[in-house]
Amino acid sequence: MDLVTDIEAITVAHLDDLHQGRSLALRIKRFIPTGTALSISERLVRHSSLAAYRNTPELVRVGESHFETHNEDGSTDADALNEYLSNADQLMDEIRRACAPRPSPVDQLWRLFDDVGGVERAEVDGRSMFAGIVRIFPEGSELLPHNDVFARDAPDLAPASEITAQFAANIYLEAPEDGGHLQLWGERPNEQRLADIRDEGSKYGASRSLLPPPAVEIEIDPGDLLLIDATRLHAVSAQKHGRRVGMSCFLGQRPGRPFICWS
Ligand SMILES: O=C(O)CCC(=O)C(=O)O
Ligand SMILES: [Fe+2]
Repeated sequence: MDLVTDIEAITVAHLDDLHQGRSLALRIKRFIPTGTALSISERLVRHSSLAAYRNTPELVRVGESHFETHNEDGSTDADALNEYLSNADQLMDEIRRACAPRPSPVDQLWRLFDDVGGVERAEVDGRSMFAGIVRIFPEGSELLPHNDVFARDAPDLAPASEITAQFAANIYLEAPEDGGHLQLWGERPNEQRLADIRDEGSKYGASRSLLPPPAVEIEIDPGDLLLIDATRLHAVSAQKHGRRVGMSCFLGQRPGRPFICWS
């Protein structure tokens, strides 16, 4: 198995390798030139809306994630979903403006997908979802092992039932000096397995002590693009020095139709 496949363009065969587990990550090294990534990062981190949106103690974000619009029991919080959808276009414009005159890295990512049928924003009742969240991992933070499954997190949303594969794309803009590696496991856990490995102190993650070591641990550099199968276990190792900034979205595959994206 090719743990990390370095590519220059995205093909249907590459994405199928990820989905089938023949490769755990597709990588375009320096998808964005280092200097550009760092300067976009500076501007996004200072972005005025940063503090205005739902922050979590372990992660600061520009933009919103759909994940935050449901209750702990999995049911949708109608007000939070409505607010998320109402803010989506404006947030995407603000992020684009913070990147200007350069194109936003997620817009560049979507151009790559023109080769494999194109991308459109996922829609809920005719309203487009937000895509391209900017996440700032402060010094000392980590993400526990977890997987992302749209139909599990949004059982009542139409686009979630249309997709046959879910990929996560991360474009890194700033990398910590030490740690902050992307850790990947080949395992695609079912709900029972997730319950068995759950970390008792966490709302979303699994306990590392109940899992084998990751199959691969990927050191990131500013400007790198990594694509993974979001439904397999993945984590971010603790970062000891420096900040980690990335732009991220999910890409859902629909047979014979353009991909959908959302955050
Ligand atoms: O920041 C990363 O490297 C991965 C974050 C993650 O969990 C995801 O994109 O689904
Ligand atoms: Fe994830």
